[in-house]
Amino acid sequence: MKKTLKEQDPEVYNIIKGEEKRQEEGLELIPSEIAASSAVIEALGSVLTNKYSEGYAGKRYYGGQEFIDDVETLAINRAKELFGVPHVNVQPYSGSPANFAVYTAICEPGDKVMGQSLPDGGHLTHGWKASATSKFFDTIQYHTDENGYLDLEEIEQLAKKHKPKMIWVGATAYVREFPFEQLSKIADEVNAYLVADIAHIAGLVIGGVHKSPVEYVHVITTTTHKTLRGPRGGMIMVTQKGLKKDSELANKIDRAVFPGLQGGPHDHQTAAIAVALGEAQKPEFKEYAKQVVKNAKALAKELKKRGVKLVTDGTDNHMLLIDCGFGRGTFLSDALEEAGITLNKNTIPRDESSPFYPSGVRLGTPFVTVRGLREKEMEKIADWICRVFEEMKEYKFPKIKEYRAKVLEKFKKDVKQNKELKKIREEVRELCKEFPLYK
Ligand code: DSN
Repeated sequence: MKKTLKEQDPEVYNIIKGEEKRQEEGLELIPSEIAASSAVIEALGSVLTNKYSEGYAGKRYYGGQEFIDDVETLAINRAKELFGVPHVNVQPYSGSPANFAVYTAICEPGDKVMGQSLPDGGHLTHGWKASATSKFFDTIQYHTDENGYLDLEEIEQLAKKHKPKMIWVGATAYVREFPFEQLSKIADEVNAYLVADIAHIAGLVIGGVHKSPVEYVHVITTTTHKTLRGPRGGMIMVTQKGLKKDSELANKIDRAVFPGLQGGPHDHQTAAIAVALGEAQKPEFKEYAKQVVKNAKALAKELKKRGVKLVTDGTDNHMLLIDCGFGRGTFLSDALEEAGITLNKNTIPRDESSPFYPSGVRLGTPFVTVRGLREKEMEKIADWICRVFEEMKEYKFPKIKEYRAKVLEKFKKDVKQNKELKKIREEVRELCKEFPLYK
């Protein structure tokens, strides 16, 4: 019965090994990615995946829950202590289901909800037109100003005009601190629930390098796999302010997750979340969070020195957005990937191109910080990015749709043959050897 993966299914084994090598030999700069610890991965690969446990600790629909209750309670207690909140649900499968659960706990179908527009950095689930959230709720999108900062004036005007039931604060591509306090004043004035989605910054909040929303919002959602350094997963937290607004809010959230939207929780995931939260309780976690931001600021400084244009001209957190010019995000992300540097193409505020051919790239420092890279290495990364940009400077993204296919085809061919990109690839590989992922 006991066969290793390699013995039983070499096909899958080799795919996993391939990905391991890719992560080991390249620089992962996608700001929502990180290398989870070996302990987190061990918990994820445990027999807890065998169990069904619909319900909550002490109130399950299946037997055999003594250990599952323990692990879920442990995760909840660790999260409560770390964030300073009275109620936590650790069962959401990920961030999007967590966000949808909050909608269904607080709103009726058709209620008005406000959130940050996707091209301005907001998340799909904050009401973007392609998301189911906009199908079931009447969603209004707010924006950033011409400098890339949240436009508080517009948010206030929209809130007063539409009187939404709920307002989201949080984003997937926003490089500045969120003004939780100002937004809470706006939400309170129109009697709206304020919900913070801190998926990107949860680890920074725990580490004390980003303001905490706890005092200002009613509910907080987060994924557990970004700066928090856990497995893929989600959490919903209710604050004292939330319970004051509605003493039933915690129960409503729990019921929205189960039985409202989900069946059995993923217990192996819960155990891995508990492990990640245990890691976040250690003093080293604060050091890591500080270094993530230091590295991002250093990378921003080095890129700017070399003439790269950054949205808002810098960063407060773990993330940077580069303005590459109309529709050029794809060229740069593909070329960088060829050179062993992975980031993602992304819209920038007021992007005139489309989300599929956006004008920017988004990059961040959590993954490389965990590997041990510091300010000195950020200088090298900035250099490589600029050398790749230099190679790509001839490529312009056509405004006229009919011309695009030809340009993209030529670009794809050239990128594969480019000698400078191959050279950078080797240099990146050499640096990565100095910073092994799992020592
Ligand atoms: N789109 C994810 C991210 O990369 O930030 C969040 O869902």
